[in-house]
Amino acid sequence: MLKAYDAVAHLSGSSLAPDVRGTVKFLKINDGTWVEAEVFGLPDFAEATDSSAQVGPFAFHIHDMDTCGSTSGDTPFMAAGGHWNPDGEPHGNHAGDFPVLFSNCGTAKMLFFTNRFYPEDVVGCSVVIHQSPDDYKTQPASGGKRIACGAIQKVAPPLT
Ligand SMILES: [Cu+2]
Ligand SMILES: [Zn+2]
Repeated sequence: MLKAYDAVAHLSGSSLAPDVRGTVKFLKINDGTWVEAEVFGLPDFAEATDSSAQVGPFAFHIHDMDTCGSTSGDTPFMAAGGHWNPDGEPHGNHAGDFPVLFSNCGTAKMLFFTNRFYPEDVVGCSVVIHQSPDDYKTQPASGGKRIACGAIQKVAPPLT
């Protein structure tokens, strides 16, 4: 668990998954960023049916805006906008395309490295978790409905 970090998003769930909560932390190192996600209350895996999409593993991205918007309705958190894409790349190679979150009885913990940005670059964006897996291929994005969101905020350096 990262004890110190430069930016953080506190996640909350939409009406599609109201129990979701968690944090995503960003720590700057020499050549990039450690990203650590700890998410709780995720829904159980469910196969797709004629009327519903597969649930889990969960697509996970940085989105453009620092606001999440409405938690309710059929398509929550649309105010977060599209994928953060400073390099003009296709989906699958957006700087904010993350590994999917795997749930273990509702809990997902993941630590990974990216050299695509530093924490200060994503302050003012948001983190979004989707209901379905990411295929890293469908344009402009994949993962389905938005089940959790949190704005990425700068963390003040500790007082000395
Ligand atoms: Cu997304
Ligand atoms: Zn993307």
